[in-house]
Amino acid sequence: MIPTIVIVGRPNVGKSTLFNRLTRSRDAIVADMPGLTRDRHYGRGRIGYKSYIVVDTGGLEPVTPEGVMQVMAQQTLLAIDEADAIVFMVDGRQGLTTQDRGIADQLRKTGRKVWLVVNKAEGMQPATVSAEFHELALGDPLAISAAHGEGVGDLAELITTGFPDRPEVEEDDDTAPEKRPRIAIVGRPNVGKSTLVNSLLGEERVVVFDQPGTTRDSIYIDFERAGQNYTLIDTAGVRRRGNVTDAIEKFSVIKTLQAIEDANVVVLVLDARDQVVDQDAHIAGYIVEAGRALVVALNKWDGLRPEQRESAKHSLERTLTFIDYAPIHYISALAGTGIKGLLEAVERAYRAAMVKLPTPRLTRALEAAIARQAPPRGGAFRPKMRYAHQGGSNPPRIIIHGTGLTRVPASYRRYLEHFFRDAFELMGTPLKIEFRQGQNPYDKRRDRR
Ligand SMILES: Nc1nc2c(ncn2[C@@H]2O[C@H](COP(=O)(O)OP(=O)(O)OP(=O)(O)O)[C@@H](O)[C@H]2O)c(=O)[nH]1
Ligand SMILES: [Mg+2]
Repeated sequence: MIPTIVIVGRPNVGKSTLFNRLTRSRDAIVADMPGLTRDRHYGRGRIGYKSYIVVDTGGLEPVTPEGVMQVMAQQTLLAIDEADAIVFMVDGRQGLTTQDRGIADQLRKTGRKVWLVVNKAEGMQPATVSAEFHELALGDPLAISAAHGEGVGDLAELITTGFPDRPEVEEDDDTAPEKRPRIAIVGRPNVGKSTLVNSLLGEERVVVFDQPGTTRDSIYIDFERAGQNYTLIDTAGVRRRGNVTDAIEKFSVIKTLQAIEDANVVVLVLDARDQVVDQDAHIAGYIVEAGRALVVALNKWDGLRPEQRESAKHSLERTLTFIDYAPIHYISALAGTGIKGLLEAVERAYRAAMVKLPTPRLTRALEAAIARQAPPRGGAFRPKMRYAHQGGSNPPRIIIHGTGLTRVPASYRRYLEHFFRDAFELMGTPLKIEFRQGQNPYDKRRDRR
């Protein structure tokens, strides 16, 4: 499970500034997805081989009339509870305040390890600026400047020391014993996730729903349907066996994000009787950012009048414009309609996400794409693309080698993505297109001939 770093602290100490530093990404998928909706409270980050989720708790809570957060409220406490690392940020220029003491008291009560970070310390002696914060009794304060990036790298190294190494993409591992798709069922509370899980598992489910566990555990369920094996990652938080539809769903954003990270294919469940809202779009944005294959299930489709169906479709298209790769399925989890089609789409998306494309085939497709439409000149240069190879799966990463590639515009990258998608029938998965400059052995061999 991907670890989570939660940043807490009173307003204006610089939490969002640190969040931006820790989540800065030059991800090709994200850069090229116009209109992508991202929730700036939750982000993904990476340092070396360590990947993590970062939560910025500033703004998680409704602001009180006085505009101050007296105590940490529900969402923040939940995030702390589910965090693997807690960063408590104070302001080195303002010094220690009553509110800092209040937050420190609450943090100490959790009994958890807390990284006490003194921000805005640029141009100051670390020892001097940190001195007064020792009294918070949360260990040695670490002086940083989030705005200037000073000490941020060291802080990130320190925090992530115990985190597991996680490959960014699944490298080609034909030896992997398990070839069963891992499917995460995600969505807001009450959209019908639990009912869908139930419907997928059918009658003979052998599931321990009532296994105790902390809130951050998702439930992994192996099941077989029509001769095919799957693992379901259930984020619905159903606690009791039996009447699943009546159970109360506990919604945890962190758990949802972790399940997305751990899946090959995500089924995003939406409620056709409700507007598609920002929270849906934020989850969808995260799925795209994580590069996961996606199938959208518009649930509760049964018994809707034609105009309601039209309106639901429009609401969906308006909000999720940025997802052009995901098939949409209209289902009724309760009536069990559309489930077969949904699973087939999951299967297709899984195959697409895990596809293996040999270099000659990729290079031929690249040549065909260029023949149909060459990349535009950038200044005096025309980018020259020589060959393509696959760098990984889940999502498929296509690496294009050549010269002048820094000048390839985002629109051309999208053109290539669509071309490859059509050529190899890659439905349901994002594609990562990366450019790599310079010499390669392939060229040398050619020159010698
Ligand atoms: N001098 C200095 N200013 C900083 C630093 N980090 C952040 N700031 C400034 O402090 C102000 C608040 O920063 P934010 O990152 O928005 O603070 P926040 O904790 O997210 O605030 P809330 O979300 O309202 O709780 C901004 O004007 C930042 O530019 C720093 O390292 N040094
Ligand atoms: Mg903020």
